[in-house]
Amino acid sequence: MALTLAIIKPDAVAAGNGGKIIADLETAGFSVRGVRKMQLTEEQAKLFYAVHAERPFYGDLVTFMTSGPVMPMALEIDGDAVKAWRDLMGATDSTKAEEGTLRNKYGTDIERNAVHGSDSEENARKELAFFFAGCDLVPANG
Ligand code: 3AN
Repeated sequence: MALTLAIIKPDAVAAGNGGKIIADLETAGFSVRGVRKMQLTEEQAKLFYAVHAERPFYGDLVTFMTSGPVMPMALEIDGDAVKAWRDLMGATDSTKAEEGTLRNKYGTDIERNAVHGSDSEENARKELAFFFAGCDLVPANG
Protein backbone atom coordinates (compact mmCIF):
# COMPACT_ATOMS: atom_id res chain seq x y z
CA MET A 1 0.00 0.00 0.00
CA ALA A 2 1.24 3.49 -0.82
CA LEU A 3 -0.19 5.32 2.20
CA THR A 4 0.94 5.52 5.82
CA LEU A 5 -0.27 7.33 8.92
CA ALA A 6 2.04 9.87 10.51
CA ILE A 7 1.51 12.07 13.55
CA ILE A 8 3.41 15.22 14.41
CA LYS A 9 3.44 14.81 18.19
CA PRO A 10 2.68 17.47 20.86
CA ASP A 11 6.36 18.29 21.52
CA ALA A 12 7.01 19.15 17.87
CA VAL A 13 3.75 21.07 17.41
CA ALA A 14 4.37 23.07 20.61
CA ALA A 15 7.92 23.88 19.51
CA GLY A 16 6.63 25.31 16.22
CA ASN A 17 8.22 22.53 14.19
CA GLY A 18 5.07 21.29 12.43
CA GLY A 19 5.71 23.32 9.28
CA LYS A 20 9.39 22.38 9.20
CA ILE A 21 8.52 18.69 9.44
CA ILE A 22 6.01 19.03 6.59
CA ALA A 23 8.65 20.85 4.49
CA ASP A 24 11.17 18.07 5.23
CA LEU A 25 8.76 15.29 4.33
CA GLU A 26 7.75 16.99 1.08
CA THR A 27 11.44 17.44 0.22
CA ALA A 28 11.88 13.71 0.87
CA GLY A 29 9.20 12.96 -1.74
CA PHE A 30 6.08 12.42 0.39
CA SER A 31 2.81 14.05 -0.49
CA VAL A 32 0.29 14.98 2.20
CA ARG A 33 -3.03 13.38 1.21
CA GLY A 34 -4.78 14.41 4.42
CA VAL A 35 -3.92 16.45 7.50
CA ARG A 36 -5.70 17.37 10.73
CA LYS A 37 -4.76 19.41 13.78
CA MET A 38 -6.50 18.24 16.93
CA GLN A 39 -6.07 17.57 20.63
CA LEU A 40 -6.47 13.90 21.48
CA THR A 41 -8.76 13.00 24.35
CA GLU A 42 -7.47 10.53 26.93
CA GLU A 43 -9.87 7.97 25.52
CA GLN A 44 -8.57 8.45 21.96
CA ALA A 45 -4.92 8.25 23.03
CA LYS A 46 -5.54 5.09 25.07
CA LEU A 47 -7.33 3.49 22.16
CA PHE A 48 -4.68 4.52 19.62
CA TYR A 49 -1.88 3.07 21.78
CA ALA A 50 -3.90 0.10 23.10
CA VAL A 51 -1.20 -2.26 21.75
CA HIS A 52 1.14 -0.78 24.40
CA ALA A 53 -1.39 -1.02 27.27
CA GLU A 54 0.75 -3.49 29.23
CA ARG A 55 4.01 -1.57 28.76
CA PRO A 56 5.37 0.41 31.75
CA PHE A 57 5.46 3.65 29.74
CA TYR A 58 1.80 3.49 28.62
CA GLY A 59 0.45 5.97 31.20
CA ASP A 60 3.19 8.51 30.50
CA LEU A 61 2.72 8.07 26.75
CA VAL A 62 -1.02 8.79 27.03
CA THR A 63 -0.31 11.86 29.21
CA PHE A 64 2.25 13.12 26.69
CA MET A 65 0.09 12.51 23.63
CA THR A 66 -2.82 14.41 25.21
CA SER A 67 -0.64 17.29 26.46
CA GLY A 68 -1.21 19.49 23.41
CA PRO A 69 -2.32 19.50 19.78
CA VAL A 70 -1.10 16.86 17.35
CA MET A 71 -1.17 16.77 13.55
CA PRO A 72 -2.15 13.38 12.10
CA MET A 73 -1.39 13.04 8.40
CA ALA A 74 -2.08 10.58 5.61
CA LEU A 75 1.16 10.40 3.64
CA GLU A 76 1.82 8.95 0.22
CA ILE A 77 5.03 8.14 -1.58
CA ASP A 78 5.85 5.85 -4.49
CA GLY A 79 6.65 2.36 -3.20
CA ASP A 80 6.62 1.29 0.45
CA ALA A 81 5.28 4.30 2.37
CA VAL A 82 5.42 2.57 5.78
CA LYS A 83 9.12 1.82 5.42
CA ALA A 84 10.02 5.11 3.74
CA TRP A 85 8.36 7.08 6.55
CA ARG A 86 9.99 4.99 9.29
CA ASP A 87 13.36 5.53 7.61
CA LEU A 88 12.78 9.30 7.55
CA MET A 89 11.65 9.28 11.22
CA GLY A 90 14.72 7.42 12.50
CA ALA A 91 15.07 5.33 15.64
CA THR A 92 12.39 5.52 18.38
CA ASP A 93 14.89 7.03 20.81
CA SER A 94 15.68 10.51 19.46
CA THR A 95 19.09 10.45 21.15
CA LYS A 96 19.96 7.42 19.00
CA ALA A 97 18.26 8.51 15.78
CA GLU A 98 20.61 8.96 12.83
CA GLU A 99 21.70 12.42 11.77
CA GLY A 100 19.24 13.97 9.36
CA THR A 101 16.23 11.94 10.52
CA LEU A 102 13.18 13.76 11.87
CA ARG A 103 13.58 12.34 15.37
CA ASN A 104 17.23 13.39 15.40
CA LYS A 105 16.36 16.90 14.25
CA TYR A 106 13.17 17.54 16.21
CA GLY A 107 12.91 14.97 19.03
CA THR A 108 14.33 14.99 22.55
CA ASP A 109 14.28 11.43 23.91
CA ILE A 110 12.48 8.08 23.58
CA GLU A 111 9.09 9.52 24.55
CA ARG A 112 9.25 13.06 23.19
CA ASN A 113 10.30 11.91 19.74
CA ALA A 114 8.43 14.40 17.52
CA VAL A 115 6.72 12.01 15.11
CA HIS A 116 4.80 8.76 14.93
CA GLY A 117 4.57 6.35 12.01
CA SER A 118 2.64 3.15 11.41
CA ASP A 119 4.82 0.04 11.74
CA SER A 120 3.11 -2.21 9.18
CA GLU A 121 0.66 -2.02 6.27
CA GLU A 122 -2.02 -3.59 8.43
CA ASN A 123 -1.52 -1.01 11.18
CA ALA A 124 -1.36 1.78 8.59
CA ARG A 125 -4.82 0.79 7.39
CA LYS A 126 -6.16 0.76 10.96
CA GLU A 127 -4.45 4.02 11.94
CA LEU A 128 -5.55 5.82 8.76
CA ALA A 129 -9.11 4.75 9.54
CA PHE A 130 -8.69 5.95 13.15
CA PHE A 131 -8.07 9.54 12.01
CA PHE A 132 -9.42 9.75 8.47
CA ALA A 133 -12.43 7.41 8.26
CA GLY A 134 -15.19 9.30 6.47
CA CYS A 135 -12.79 12.00 5.22
CA ASP A 136 -12.10 12.33 1.53
CA LEU A 137 -8.36 12.23 1.03
CA VAL A 138 -7.19 14.52 -1.74
CA PRO A 139 -5.81 12.81 -4.84
CA ALA A 140 -2.07 12.19 -5.07
CA ASN A 141 -0.16 15.43 -5.62
CA GLY A 142 -3.36 17.35 -4.95
P1 3AN B 1 7.83 3.62 17.25
O1 3AN B 1 7.05 4.90 17.49
O2 3AN B 1 9.25 3.88 16.82
O3 3AN B 1 7.10 2.64 16.39
P2 3AN B 1 6.98 2.03 19.54
O4 3AN B 1 5.79 1.63 18.73
O5 3AN B 1 7.79 0.96 20.18
O6 3AN B 1 7.98 2.95 18.68
O7 3AN B 1 6.53 2.99 20.72
C1 3AN B 1 5.44 3.85 20.56
C2 3AN B 1 5.73 5.12 21.29
O8 3AN B 1 5.86 4.84 22.68
C3 3AN B 1 7.04 5.75 20.89
N1 3AN B 1 6.93 6.59 19.74
C4 3AN B 1 7.46 6.50 22.13
O9 3AN B 1 6.84 7.79 22.16
C5 3AN B 1 6.88 5.65 23.24
N2 3AN B 1 7.87 4.75 23.83
C6 3AN B 1 8.36 3.61 23.30
N3 3AN B 1 9.25 3.03 24.14
C7 3AN B 1 9.31 3.83 25.21
C8 3AN B 1 10.05 3.80 26.43
N4 3AN B 1 10.89 2.81 26.71
N5 3AN B 1 9.87 4.81 27.33
C9 3AN B 1 9.01 5.82 27.05
N6 3AN B 1 8.28 5.91 25.91
C10 3AN B 1 8.43 4.95 25.02
